[in-house]
Amino acid sequence: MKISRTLILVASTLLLIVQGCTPPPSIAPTANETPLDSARPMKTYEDLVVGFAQIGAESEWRTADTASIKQEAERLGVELKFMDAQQKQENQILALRTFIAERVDVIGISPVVETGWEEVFQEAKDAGIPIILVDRSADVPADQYVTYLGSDFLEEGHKAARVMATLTNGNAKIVELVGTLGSAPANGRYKGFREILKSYPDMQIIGSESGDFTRARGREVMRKFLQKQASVITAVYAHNDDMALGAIQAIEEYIKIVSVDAARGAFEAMIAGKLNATIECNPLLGPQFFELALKVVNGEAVPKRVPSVESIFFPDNAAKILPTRKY
Ligand code: GYE
Repeated sequence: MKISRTLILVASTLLLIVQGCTPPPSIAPTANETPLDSARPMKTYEDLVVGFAQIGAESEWRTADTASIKQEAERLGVELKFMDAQQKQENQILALRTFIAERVDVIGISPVVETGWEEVFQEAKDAGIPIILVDRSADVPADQYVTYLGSDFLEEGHKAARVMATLTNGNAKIVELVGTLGSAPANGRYKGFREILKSYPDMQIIGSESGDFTRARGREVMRKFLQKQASVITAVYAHNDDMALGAIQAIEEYIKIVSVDAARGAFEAMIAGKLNATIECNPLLGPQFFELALKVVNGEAVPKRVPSVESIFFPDNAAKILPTRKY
């Protein structure tokens, strides 16, 4: 009994992992789930009018998602009514009501947050328009939508925590950049991460705040974390790549780096905003060395110490100076 339950768990976990990798190219209908109405004439893609209520353009992920929906509609000849809600639930609700009034065949929606959808979903149901949840789930009764297409966010949180445990040998003081509050991916990634952390007593979350899945907010929140507790932070868990990239920027801005040599690589780093200054130490000693050598051999007097002529370089004019650098 125990073994078979474990087996089922392992099997379903494997299934989730497989599903999580790449979405299948087509979805085979399963018996019992969506009964076919044989009396209805079959539609083709060219007949379909689809309303899609997108969240916005907060991340690279979202941009790719939007492109995928639009390109596929175009390729298949589906008439797509696409609305960008600019991160606002009220705009998505408005989009849904517009789609209902226009009597589209199907509504696709990525709900910005999980709650607050019952009323408008019921309106779609009453109008006989099926809803497909795309990417993010919604906290509604199961009969208010047909299906949910998307990733397993809880499992993503588990995976992130396991990877973090490996990277830190189970010892870390973590700050967390949470996604949009109340959204399915933020909820799942938040909870999943903590579930795994329970087994690692030396891994602690010492700060957790929403960066709303954007690069700008990720940078801002990371800056605050650093101002408060830079000396203790050893790891960052970001609920998406954009916030991580913002955090990386904040970390690079916070930590001042000054080095010595003024090699070309240092100028490139200053241009990229990664290095704050370089103190020149000139390696081009060949000309002076041979000049001294000749003088010494010919019995000419040379000073006991010949200093190099050097300066200090900063990011503000690094781009202008880089082409003139010989090393
Ligand atoms: O991870 C994030 C985006 O809902 C899964 O939303 C999506 C998330 C994705 O803004 O980058």
